[in-house]
Amino acid sequence: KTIALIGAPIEEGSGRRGAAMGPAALRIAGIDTTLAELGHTVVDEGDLRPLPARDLANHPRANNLQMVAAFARALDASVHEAARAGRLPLILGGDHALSMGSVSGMARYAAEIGKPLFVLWLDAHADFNSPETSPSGNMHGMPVAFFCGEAEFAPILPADRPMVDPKNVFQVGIRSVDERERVEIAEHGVNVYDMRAVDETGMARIMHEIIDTVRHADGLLHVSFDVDFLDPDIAPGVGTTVPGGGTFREAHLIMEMLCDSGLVASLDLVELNPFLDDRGKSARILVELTASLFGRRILDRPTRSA
Ligand code: DIR
Ligand code: MN
Ligand code: MN
Ligand code: MN
Repeated sequence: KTIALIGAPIEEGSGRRGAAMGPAALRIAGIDTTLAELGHTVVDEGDLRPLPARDLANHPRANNLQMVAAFARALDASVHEAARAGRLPLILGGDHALSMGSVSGMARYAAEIGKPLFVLWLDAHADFNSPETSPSGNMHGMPVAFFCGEAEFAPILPADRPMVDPKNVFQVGIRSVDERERVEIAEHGVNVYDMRAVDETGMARIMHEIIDTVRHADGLLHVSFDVDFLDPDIAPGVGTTVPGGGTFREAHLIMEMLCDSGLVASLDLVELNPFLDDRGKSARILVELTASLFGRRILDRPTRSA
């Protein structure tokens, strides 16, 4: 594969500083050489440096809207362009608000080639707030609502952009949902595998279900990996840790099964906050897991069927 690394040093979508150092930490942890050693061609496009979107009015319940919108626009364009050129976009975040742009860019590409876009959202949070429902006003809690066509509170991207069907969104690892967000995800039919579902059903079966759905629809799969999906014990480098997270083994299994599926069209690595990390531990784990997604394996074996 040819993989395009796209740095998105945004931290304005989260409530604190530090995530802007995420792309640098992922590069220092060796994301490029690790992928190259697996036989891929890696094109590092560097970091996006957009100017704030001054055409938009500030919004009292959408913090730093102008900067979030600027990154969303820049990523929508660069992700779409990379995908069209046959490069797999790998976005180095940056907080999760960046997925407004990366998923929108992939949704445009998918619409052009006539395939449905599916999103696998690995996160402690559902990120389905809007300015009206968000308790914090932080836009990293809003990207799923945004690319599903909810949260249309400002002209961040053209109104005729393709949306993602909420029924094509699969969320895994969820364990922190706000009161009004809970109602929204249920009403819109988002597929949520919360931590209880992971414990009761097991990760292998859940991933089989998701992969089968995407395969039968002949869809493209965008994977969005929030560091706080993982347990804080193994990945402390994130601003919104939630106890009871995914284990290394669960994350590793997800990545190997996704690799086997051959369905992954694009990937976000988000919310890494090197300022809070423990000597690069979280950055290194993200690189390890990315390696598994792109072909590193313990032994060669076929994926067992469900
Ligand atoms: C909370 C925290 N649900 C909010 N969200 C996120 O502010 O909307 N933390 N995404 O990572
Ligand atoms: Mn998130
Ligand atoms: Mn999160
Ligand atoms: Mn709604």
